[in-house]
Amino acid sequence: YIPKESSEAFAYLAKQFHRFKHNPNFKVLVVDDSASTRSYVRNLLERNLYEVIEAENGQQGLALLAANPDTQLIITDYEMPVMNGVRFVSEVRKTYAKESVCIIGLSGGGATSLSARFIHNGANDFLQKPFCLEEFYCRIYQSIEHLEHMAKLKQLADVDSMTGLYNRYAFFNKANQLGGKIESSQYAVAMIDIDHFKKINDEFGHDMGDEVIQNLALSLQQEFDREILCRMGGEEFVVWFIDGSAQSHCHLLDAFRERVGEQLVRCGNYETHYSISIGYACAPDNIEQVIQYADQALYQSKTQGRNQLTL
Ligand code: GH3
Ligand code: MG
Ligand code: MG
Ligand code: MG
Ligand code: MG
Repeated sequence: YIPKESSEAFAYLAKQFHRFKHNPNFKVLVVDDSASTRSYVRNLLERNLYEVIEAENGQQGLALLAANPDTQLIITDYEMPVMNGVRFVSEVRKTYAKESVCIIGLSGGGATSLSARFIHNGANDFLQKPFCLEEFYCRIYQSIEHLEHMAKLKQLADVDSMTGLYNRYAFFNKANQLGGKIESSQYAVAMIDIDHFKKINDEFGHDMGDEVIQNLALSLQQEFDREILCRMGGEEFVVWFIDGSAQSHCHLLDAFRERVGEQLVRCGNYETHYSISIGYACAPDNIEQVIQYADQALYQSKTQGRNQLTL
């Protein structure tokens, strides 16, 4: 069965979703025991230049997925040896969330409740064979649009828009994800706070304040490109060291503090220097606790005169 693509609807679709066409970075896994269905679907996908990988059963599909973590869409048949499509979908969902990998169930005939079972087990969508091309592309584009929306939401939720660093919410999320995986059994964290920042705002205005915050964020990104960085709030930042010794961390941090003090920040007709205080802590407790230790050390840096590092 070869559907025709002749309708106006198809032309409309192509125009409407034009930006989803011809994307060689979009990787699709096609799982089907029928070689002819696989090659037919591959052909439709390759018209849009998508990269296609193929598996003939669910087990192969899972292995391919593990080897291709950048896969964004899976199109899977139902009737297959080893495991059926619904079972495959629920296996995929044990590792890959709906937000990052879309799944479209595909089947000819079968029970009418099959689409419900697919979706109930984690598929985003369903296509009944034989399908017309409008519907095929329509569902693909809808999946891509969904992935885009989710990525955008995640970006908005996780990233501080002023600095591009993780916000507090994303930082603790990440900490919880990584928590179990960190082997070193030590958390090493620096809390950094700009000194007398209120004065900068008062003297030069909030735009200068923003400029100084962005200057510090950029400097942090340049210096600590292997560490996890976060803007905890206002003019307060966290550097989380994933490896290295406490001695090397403190050496880096103190040199960083000195360089920050030498920088001149400009905003309009104004220019200013600024300094930072740092508190450092390294301990085997949980991340919240170690951040609290670093905060106490930071408080000491402040009371002892600012522009310094305390362990
Ligand atoms: P200290 O040396 O003790 O840290 O003094 P400080 O003035 O830096 O600290 P304080 O916490 O009293 O003041 C922080 C100020 O930062 C208060 C708030 O108005 C300002 N602030 C917070 N977020 C922003 C921002 O995004 N932009 C600007 N311009 N100011 C901000
Ligand atoms: Mg089959
Ligand atoms: Mg303060
Ligand atoms: Mg401050
Ligand atoms: Mg502060």
